[in-house]
Amino acid sequence: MKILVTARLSDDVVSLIEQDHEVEMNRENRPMERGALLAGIAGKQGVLCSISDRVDEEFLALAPGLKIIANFGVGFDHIDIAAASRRGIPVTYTPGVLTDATADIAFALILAVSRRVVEGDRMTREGGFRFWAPFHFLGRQVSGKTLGIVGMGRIGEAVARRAAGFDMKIVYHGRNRLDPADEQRLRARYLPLHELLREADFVSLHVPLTTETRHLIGLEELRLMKPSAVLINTSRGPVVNEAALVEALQEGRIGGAGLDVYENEPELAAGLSGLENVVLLPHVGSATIETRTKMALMAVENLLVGLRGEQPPNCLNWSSVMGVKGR
Ligand code: 8YV
Repeated sequence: MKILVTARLSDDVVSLIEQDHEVEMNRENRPMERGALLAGIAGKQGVLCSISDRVDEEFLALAPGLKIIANFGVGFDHIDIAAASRRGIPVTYTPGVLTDATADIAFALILAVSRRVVEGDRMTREGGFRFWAPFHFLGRQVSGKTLGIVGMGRIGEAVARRAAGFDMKIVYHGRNRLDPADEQRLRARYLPLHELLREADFVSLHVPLTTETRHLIGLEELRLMKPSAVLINTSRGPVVNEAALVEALQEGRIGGAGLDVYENEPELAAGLSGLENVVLLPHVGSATIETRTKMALMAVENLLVGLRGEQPPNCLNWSSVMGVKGR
């Protein structure tokens, strides 16, 4: 069958697909332009895609024979799952394998913002380290502070486990409350969102992007946070109203922010890059060799099983697909 791979994968991984199928792969180290993507999907039976590819009605209409959409990533807000389901196409993702890497980046941002790691590095390189003094370059203590986790799924839990090592108090908010045993294991206390925002020294976002979570954190929510509090976002940019965040940071309503994702990625909101109290990363939550290798292997396995017409291991819409096929 004919497969489109929209992002460059290692030769070893691609060869797993090539054993039985014909692969057209984007060999550039950058996403496909929309026109090339639409031209590429025509006549394909399978696609291995990433966050940079919008999989919508227009895309799906060009590939009537599509049997599987295998996403390279855990977030799937760029894929119209309902449209794929209506056409009986399974959509898969890569949960679990990127949990630790993403939780590590959330923690890296917590530490980097609080202890002014990036600012200090820049100043030192520029020759600005000329003396030691008791009040020189002071940051905020992380240990012992209160961490508010918004979205206590796999990644939220992994952040909570890391926070325990820093003796942090953990409060959380999510669609569902954890079982009491899990709350005890994670030493996490459930709070309504507004109370969490008032109590936390750090607020870390770990929700998927949905219609409910778009702009979950806006002006009103930022106003509830402590003036010293730090917002961390490693989930999806549009969960935060970025213009409101810039305003809150400029006015000192909150203490700082650590961001790995942006509302109009890869663009930054006006004023964001000029702020000293932010650390900005280029969406690298899962970017370790180990994790990206596992994600690629998982996506390929999902793809190959889907091409056989069987249930892929990490399928998001199998019951809908079965419903359509059973009709
Ligand atoms: C990926 C991510 O790098 O998995 C996700 O949802 O945001 C990142 O780990 C990205 O999605 C690549 O498609």
